[in-house]
Amino acid sequence: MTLAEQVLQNRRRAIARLITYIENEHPAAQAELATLFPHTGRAHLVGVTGAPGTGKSSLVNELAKGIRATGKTVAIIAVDPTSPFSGGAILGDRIRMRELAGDRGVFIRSMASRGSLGGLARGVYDAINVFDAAGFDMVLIETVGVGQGEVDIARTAHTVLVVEAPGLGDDIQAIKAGILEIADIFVVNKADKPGANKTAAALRAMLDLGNPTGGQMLHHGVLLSVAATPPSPAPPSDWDYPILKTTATAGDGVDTLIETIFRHHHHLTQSGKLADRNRARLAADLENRLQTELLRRLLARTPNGTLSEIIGKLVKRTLSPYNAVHLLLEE
Ligand SMILES: Nc1nc2c(ncn2[C@@H]2O[C@H](COP(=O)(O)OP(=O)(O)OP(=O)(O)O)[C@@H](O)[C@H]2O)c(=O)[nH]1
Ligand SMILES: [Mg+2]
Repeated sequence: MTLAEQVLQNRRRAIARLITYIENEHPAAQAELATLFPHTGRAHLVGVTGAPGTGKSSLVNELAKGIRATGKTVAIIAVDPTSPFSGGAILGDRIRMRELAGDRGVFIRSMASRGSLGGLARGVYDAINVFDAAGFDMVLIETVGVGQGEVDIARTAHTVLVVEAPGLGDDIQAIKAGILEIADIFVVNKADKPGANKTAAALRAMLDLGNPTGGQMLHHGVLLSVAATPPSPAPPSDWDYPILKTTATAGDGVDTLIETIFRHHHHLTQSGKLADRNRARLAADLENRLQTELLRRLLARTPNGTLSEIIGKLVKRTLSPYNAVHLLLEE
């Protein structure tokens, strides 16, 4: 049986092995993924992002437990837990291991950044497809809300949670990180700590002021804006951008959060936005892959030494960057 066939039967070892192939860019991965692709498109993709240390891993752990209690299966992709920004991630991962170990309805996988963020993004998209094809009802994708690339990974989910916590300074961290506008649901975690109400109120004030359009992904890239269906003329948003308080360490507020995640999925389905988001996600993925492949092909046909020669001319200012691009493309 091929790896893909085993994945379709939800065999855990095959899932793990294929994701390792994806991470290592093993040549066998592409064909297996191509076999799986027609079987994808069912899973509810939930992105969880926010500033370092806000409790994302703890929350994802609680979400997984609560979602399992509803009978649904869930896969977790923790993106780049080895990031220098992550202090608590390893702890979070250990908690998960202990509490969720042995449950075949849960699959937890960390994916680290090897080389470019673009490569990581492609790997995460591929891993999502593996879990989707394997039949997991929900895929939770945790990324630290630091850096555009990692935020983009979370933003392409169907439902995006931005996690905030009190006591990280006076500012709302999501504003600093520029991720306020991608949220569908705001979570003020560490509600057991002083200042949680203040943080929630500040978020509410920001939302009322800014009236965000919320995770519409219309500014994802050049190709995307062409490929995405044109936005209908500013429909009044019928999603209320809830702000929920949770204490992940005690499990408080998690049930309401899960209900809200399901309600958001229902909203997306009813309004037709789910199809828009799927289209935007596939377009963004295609754009990412095209960029990489075109660059790879260009560099492959560029003679040895040409590139460093051109860079030398840039340094000496005898060639402009515009002309360098033309030169390389016409070489
Ligand atoms: N008091 C309190 N502490 C919490 C809560 N949730 C998480 N923590 C603690 O906050 C720390 C960070 O939690 P993580 O879940 O690792 O946070 P994270 O956002 O995943 O962290 P990074 O992945 O490093 O960005 C840990 O020590 C948790 O025990 C909470 O609701 N209340
Ligand atoms: Mg974490």
